[in-house]
Amino acid sequence: MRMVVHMAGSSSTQGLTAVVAAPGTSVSQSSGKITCGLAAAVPMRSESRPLSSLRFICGRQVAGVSFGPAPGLLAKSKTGAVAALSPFVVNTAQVVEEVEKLSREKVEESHKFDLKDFMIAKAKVVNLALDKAVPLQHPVKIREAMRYSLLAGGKRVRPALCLAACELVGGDEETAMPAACAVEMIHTMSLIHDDLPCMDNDDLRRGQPTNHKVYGEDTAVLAGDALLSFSFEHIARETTGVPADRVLRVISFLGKAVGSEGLVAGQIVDIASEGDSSVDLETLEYVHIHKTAALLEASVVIGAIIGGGNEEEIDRLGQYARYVGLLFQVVDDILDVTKSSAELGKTAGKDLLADKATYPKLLGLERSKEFAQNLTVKAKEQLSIFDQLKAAPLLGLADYIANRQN
Ligand code: GRG
Repeated sequence: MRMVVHMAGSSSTQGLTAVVAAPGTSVSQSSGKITCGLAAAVPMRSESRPLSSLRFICGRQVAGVSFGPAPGLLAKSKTGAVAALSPFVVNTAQVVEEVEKLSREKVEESHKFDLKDFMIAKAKVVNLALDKAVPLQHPVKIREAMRYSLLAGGKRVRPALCLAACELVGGDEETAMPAACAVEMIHTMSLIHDDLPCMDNDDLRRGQPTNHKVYGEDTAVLAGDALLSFSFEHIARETTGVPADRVLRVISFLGKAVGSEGLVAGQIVDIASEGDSSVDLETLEYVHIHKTAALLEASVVIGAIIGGGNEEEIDRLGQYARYVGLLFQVVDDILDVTKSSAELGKTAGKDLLADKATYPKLLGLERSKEFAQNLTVKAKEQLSIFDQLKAAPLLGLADYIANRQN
């Protein structure tokens, strides 16, 4: 569906003319005349809509919106358009309603459409950047093991969050790419270590045999270590065009999110909770906030810092990411009991088998789904301070995480 709205007028609403083209038609303007197919041109009365609210209704989506003062052109356009198109004009309210409806549909459309494109595009550039960041070189065995897990697929949710946050606050993709790669390196190393026999002892990850199954435990431990240390080196060496104090803040935030106040804290409490039937919701939430949400939060926050976000923006984005992080794990728990290993690309039903505390176990499946729904709403609410069209990737990512099937 395509809508073109051309407007001519001064900054006062007096004498403003809106030309609203029906979906699928276009409007062109030359030599002071507006020509269009099936369209309506309406003089907007000042008491019906202030210019600012009309501008809001039209939104940034709509091509060809112009508010420039061009009195000569306006007079001619107004006469020509109204004369030519008056049979289509019903009344101002009806046209405004039509504009609002089409704009709403366009906003909703953009959330869905943009996200799919966004995820594919981001995964593609991130995969290329990761491949380039960790080339195969001496000693080949460790580089092979690092690349095996790093390039084995994965949804690239964390890099996408990092890049989206950077872009939302006005930064660009290239500047945040080293940080986006770093969070994926850390995520991958945490999966390699999590799959080890001394931890979760898993054979399958991202649809492939786990790292230690292919390279042996010794190499898998080292591959994880190498990815972890390289992630910080990569940010420090490759981030360009960002003041050093901001890069330092990024490294410090990420370090805290990964260490004994973040992922490691979540993992150790998770291990300690195994086989303990008294584990309650509070402990479960602690585990997930640290083990899973901390890195998702860091991905978003460091993207926003690199992009030059102000403190309120960084704070709101951090809160968004904490809700999304918890949501991510609630959904993971639900998928573990509702999907097969083939669908997940990792061993399904493990939590149940190990009698682990999970949301479905403590809340039941239905209440877990309701909880996930609540978290999605809360996450999105945090983004209300931003232009909603610009925030579409992060709004969409919350839905994507809530509805993911693997
Ligand atoms: C980070 C120093 C350091 C140690 C690691 C092992 C460990 C400590 C922590 C475990 C962290 C862990 C494995 C959390 C689970 C996170 C999770 C839900 C992973 C699944 O993420 P997806 O679905 O996977 O994004 P893909 O394969 O798509 O990337």
